[in-house]
Amino acid sequence: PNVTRREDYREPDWRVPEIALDFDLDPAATRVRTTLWVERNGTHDRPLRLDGDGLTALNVKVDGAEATGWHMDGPNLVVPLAGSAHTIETEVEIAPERNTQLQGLYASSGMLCTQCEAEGFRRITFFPDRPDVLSRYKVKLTADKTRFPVLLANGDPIAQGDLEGGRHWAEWHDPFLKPSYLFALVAGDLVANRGSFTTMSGRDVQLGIWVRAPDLAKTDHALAALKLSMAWDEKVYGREYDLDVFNIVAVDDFNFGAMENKGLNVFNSRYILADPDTATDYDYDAIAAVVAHEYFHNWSGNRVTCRDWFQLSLKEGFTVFRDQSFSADQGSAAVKRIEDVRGLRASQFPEDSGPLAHPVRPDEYIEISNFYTATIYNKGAEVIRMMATILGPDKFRAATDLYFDRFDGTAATCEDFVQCMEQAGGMDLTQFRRWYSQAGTPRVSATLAQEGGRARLSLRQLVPPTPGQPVKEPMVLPLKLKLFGGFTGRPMCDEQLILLKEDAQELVFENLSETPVLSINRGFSAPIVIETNRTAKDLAFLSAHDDDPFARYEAMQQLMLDTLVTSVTNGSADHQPVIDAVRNTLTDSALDRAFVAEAVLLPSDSFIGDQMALVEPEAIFRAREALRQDLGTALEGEWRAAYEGSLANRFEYSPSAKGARRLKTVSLGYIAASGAADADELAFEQFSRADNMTDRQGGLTTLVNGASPLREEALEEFYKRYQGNGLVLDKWFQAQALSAREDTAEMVERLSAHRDFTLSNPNRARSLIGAFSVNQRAFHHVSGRGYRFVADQLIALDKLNPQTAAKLIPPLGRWKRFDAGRAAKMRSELERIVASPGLSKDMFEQASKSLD
Ligand code: B3K
Ligand code: ZN
Repeated sequence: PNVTRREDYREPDWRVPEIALDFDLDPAATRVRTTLWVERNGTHDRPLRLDGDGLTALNVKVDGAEATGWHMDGPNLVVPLAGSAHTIETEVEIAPERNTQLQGLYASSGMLCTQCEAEGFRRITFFPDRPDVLSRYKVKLTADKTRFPVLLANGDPIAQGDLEGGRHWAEWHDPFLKPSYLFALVAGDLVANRGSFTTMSGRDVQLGIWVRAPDLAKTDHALAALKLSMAWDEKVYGREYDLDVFNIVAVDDFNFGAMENKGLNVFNSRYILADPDTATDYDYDAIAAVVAHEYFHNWSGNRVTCRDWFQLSLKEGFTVFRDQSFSADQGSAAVKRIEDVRGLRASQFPEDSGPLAHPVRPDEYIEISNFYTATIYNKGAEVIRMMATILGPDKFRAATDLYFDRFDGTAATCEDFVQCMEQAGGMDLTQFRRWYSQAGTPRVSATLAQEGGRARLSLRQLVPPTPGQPVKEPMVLPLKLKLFGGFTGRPMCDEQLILLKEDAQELVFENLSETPVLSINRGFSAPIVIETNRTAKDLAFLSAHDDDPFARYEAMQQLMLDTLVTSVTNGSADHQPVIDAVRNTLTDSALDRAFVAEAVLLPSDSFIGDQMALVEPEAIFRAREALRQDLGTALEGEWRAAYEGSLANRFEYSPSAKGARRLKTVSLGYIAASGAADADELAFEQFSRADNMTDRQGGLTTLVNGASPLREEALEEFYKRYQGNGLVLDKWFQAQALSAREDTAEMVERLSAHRDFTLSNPNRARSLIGAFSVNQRAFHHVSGRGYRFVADQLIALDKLNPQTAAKLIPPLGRWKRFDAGRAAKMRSELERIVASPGLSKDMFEQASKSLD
């Protein structure tokens, strides 16, 4: 397969300032007539080359006359042109109902919709399908009026009318220049939850959240989140919305979360639909975050887009940073930071230390869809966050203003962004740029040594080798740090921001009146792994006294991790320091309940595994269970008190009610771990009496991990109650795939034959296959049956939907970290995948790289 390289970038040969699209929509046969106004870019004699994917040209005209000189070059259409500006007309026919890849124009639950990023537009019509070709779009849609009463596209609605034969049409114009990946249309039998927003300059915007009629009652939360996002972007970044309408459509079959098409966002329905009975607090939060993310793309992505796909993090990293800041402003910033760091460690750190590691700005790809990764998104967001930290809020805002003003209406690069940071920040970021080019998570060792009234802090950094990058240069690491008196608990200095730039650096603190305890990388100021010489006592101290809530959480996590790693290595460990620290936090009534719930949670099996040279899934599971049991037993009274204190009466979506619910289910889990006789009844009661999905799911998952007869009863009741609701059934599959039981692998195999299981819906596929493959104990069952099962499923899924299949490869690629027996089994499944006939390039790239 072809490799695309960043260094090969060249400007497009032809520009397309305008395009008109005329769709005659039908699920079985849609006609697309396209008119392109093209202009030669510079002086050259190259023909016009239009990307296509699976298209047959029925008709090609140049300047109004039937053209003859064109030819196909593989999937692409090549048209020789003599002059410097021409009009090109093409016509193709496509079959949305047969499109199982969900890229291009496809059918989902009776509607027609599109997904073009990254290279889906070429499955709709012939076009130079690259993000630096910016055009003004006019779109006409014609369809059967009964089946498709609503016809939407980008931009503003211009006109509509009826036709004979029960058909109708609508025309939409988008006045803003945009790349083809932002094109969208939707046709369906939809209703809207409508709202309006007046922008800071007084423009009235009509908002619509479009769904099928029965779902209308579940759209208020998304609409409210949209309005909050619009106001937030004005206040925090000075960015206002620019069209008369903003529409969002929810679809059931979608390859990822949502898509920021100009003026017409298309969403996976799981990130729109919510009511207390069917959505958890986690779902509510995720809906608000994704609505905000897609809305923020209107500036970071649409008004300023990417020059080429290597610059993807320019829009994604920045927009994730923006949505994280938005969410932090809606509730507890500390809890939001903890959640984001937990997510980074669960997905990006493993990626960065495995065979698919790549820089935030990659150098090459086979299939760009494979690069919508945690590195591009989440590490990319951390890179922006570090620049914001280094510049400070005022200069950072000046820098983003400069960026938006300078590059509005253009396709920009990561380098352009950094230059704005440098100019407005008045600083040199030459070395900082390594964050864009070097892959791998930097590791820092921080050693504090005391000599009388002085303390010396020695810092060392190491960036590990990654595929294709054996040798690394030192990075710029912004580290927030502070010292606390180990005796009085008082801060011994103000928080400092230091920039670690060398391989090794030393800091000296003078005139210390007591033994200092080091608090470092506060707020997770740099996305790194940090190793310190702090004792269990130091960590317990910080978990109780640090004045940065994130650092308190971190200290507790480190204490838990150290204990668990010792336990895995030596077969046992002293649990008392963890028990004491957890008791302290749990009984500190000054703390936010959501924070407490996060802080007392043990690190996941896989995160413990990530700390070890050789991952031993069963030993890790046993060590974690033993600690959970001891915590449950030793603090049973405290867990029960926390449980009862969190029994909120009626559902309410507020930070404090959410915190109470979170702590409630965490406490329930510990009560169950203690082996208390009434634990199952307690869980079942929570499950069956709940007036909201958070509590119900909490009760269910607690039971699903255990062996009580109530387990089957709860699963059955849940299934019956929500049989008709796909999004909730996903939770039912997922709870079982994530179960801590010994027989999970077997159960998941059985579930794959369940009548409600299907690979053609990405959410459903992920809820079983995706969830199972991150269940470390179950997936790595020593028999290898987990590997075989996942490989079988992925080979089958690849035939329908390569993009979604390829995303599920990484857990198999972790083989180097396991014992020889498991590693050989994982490899042989990867080999089987690579050898399967008709393999997509998506899967080929991920699976073959995973073998290296
Ligand atoms: N930009 C889209 C992601 C497209 C993924 C294409 N494989 C959604 C987002 O990041 O907002
Ligand atoms: Zn995005």
